[in-house]
Amino acid sequence: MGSPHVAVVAFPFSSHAPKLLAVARALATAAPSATFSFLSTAGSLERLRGAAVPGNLRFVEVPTGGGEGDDDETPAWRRMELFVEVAEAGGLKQSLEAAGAAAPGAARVSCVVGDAFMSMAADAGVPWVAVWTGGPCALLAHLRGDALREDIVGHAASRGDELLSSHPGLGSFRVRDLPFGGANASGDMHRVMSLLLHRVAQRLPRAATAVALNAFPGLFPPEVSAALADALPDSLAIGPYHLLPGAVAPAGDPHGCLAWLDRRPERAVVYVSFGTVAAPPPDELRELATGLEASGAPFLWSLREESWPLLPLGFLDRAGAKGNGLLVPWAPQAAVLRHPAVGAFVAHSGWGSVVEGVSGGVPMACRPFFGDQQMNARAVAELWRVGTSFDDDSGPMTRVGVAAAVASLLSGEDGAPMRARARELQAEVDEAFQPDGGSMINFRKFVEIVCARE
Ligand code: U2F
Repeated sequence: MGSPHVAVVAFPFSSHAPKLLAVARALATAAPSATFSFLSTAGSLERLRGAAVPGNLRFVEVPTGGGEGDDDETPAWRRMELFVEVAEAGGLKQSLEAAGAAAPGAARVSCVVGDAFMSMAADAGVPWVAVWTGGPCALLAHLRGDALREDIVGHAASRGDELLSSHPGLGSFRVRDLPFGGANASGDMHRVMSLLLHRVAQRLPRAATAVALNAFPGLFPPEVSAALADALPDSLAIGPYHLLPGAVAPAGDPHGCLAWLDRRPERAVVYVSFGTVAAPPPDELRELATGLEASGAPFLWSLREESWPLLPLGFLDRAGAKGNGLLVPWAPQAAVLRHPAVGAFVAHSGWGSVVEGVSGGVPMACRPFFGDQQMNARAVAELWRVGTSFDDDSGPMTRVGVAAAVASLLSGEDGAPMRARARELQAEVDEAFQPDGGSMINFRKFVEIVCARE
């Protein structure tokens, strides 16, 4: 019997593929005698190239499903739909066969480690180990989706503030935190995502050999962990993924964020980022900018360039002149959040950002937009008390709310317990990555499962 050939299958949208690549790199580092093929579309692979990968990991291109490039006019929801349709209709199976034929020694794929969104891997004829990149509490909600929908159907609007007390593990969340309602509960993207997530919820418990979670054991209160273990007995908390040995190459810093932070006092800077998809409406963006300026705190803001023209007149010049603010289209975020100068994080509470903030010991002010973000923000504010959510009472971001949140998190008396709790959580993360820490123990189990031969 030859050595294992593991296919790591990415979902080539938003930041899913880099997260899968982090897991793939960690696996390839931990199992140097196994072969790893990383499957994604040409455009997605192109964005991931640059940093060296372990020698036993190769990139393998899969069809986009629509024949179009990633940067054409087709809307994201339609590109996603086309990609998934083809993968569901046997395309993934074909890609796995092709990856086997092209591997050294034409070694057939022995295990698929796939983004949970690629749940058609359940029918690929080889063991399927899934990787969930979002918030684990949102996954729990998806797994309990039928019971939740039955409970709240027709009442979601009137019962928004009600706690989900009768649903195991979800008692700290409100009806309006659920990932399948709210402002984004209509439209094409919602339809595509709902179908995708429905399939995930059906297939994971039935067919996945194991499910990796981007969390460390002990991150959630016992009742949440117990409910997750009950819904998914084979789940393994191996995260935060970016901290696994070998997971990420040293971050490039083309805009000089880290050098800029080096010149700032300890815990003085607020870092702002809304991830790879979310975008505040123009008015709210201007409120945020004005609030940042009013706070007087130095800020580092990662904002996609298409939004720069929406900023208030003179904002950039004033920030530059005072040397008080740096606006960049991209920042090496995980490293930024571990920098001693960063003391607060204004975030959309995408799960990757949340665990990076937790790993950096940085308290957060969350402005959730869609999907799991509302539940993630609730975890930040209620489960761990390491931050606040703009959603809570005051609605979306206002200049006054932003300035108050920044002041509170950075140095306010009311923010002191959150700063202390953030440092405690950071210590727990560090503990989980000691050789006998929870994430490392689970990761070793994960490697064993992934590399097992029948
Ligand atoms: C979707 O999330 P996003 O991609 O918008 O957000 P995150 O999960 O927070 O991941 C963003 C990643 O991009 C990195 C950052 C995170 O690893 O470090 N990044 C960066 O390096 N530099 C920048 O300037 C900006 C970002 C979805 F919207 C969420 O609701 C889900 O929770 C998430 C699940 O994967 O996917």
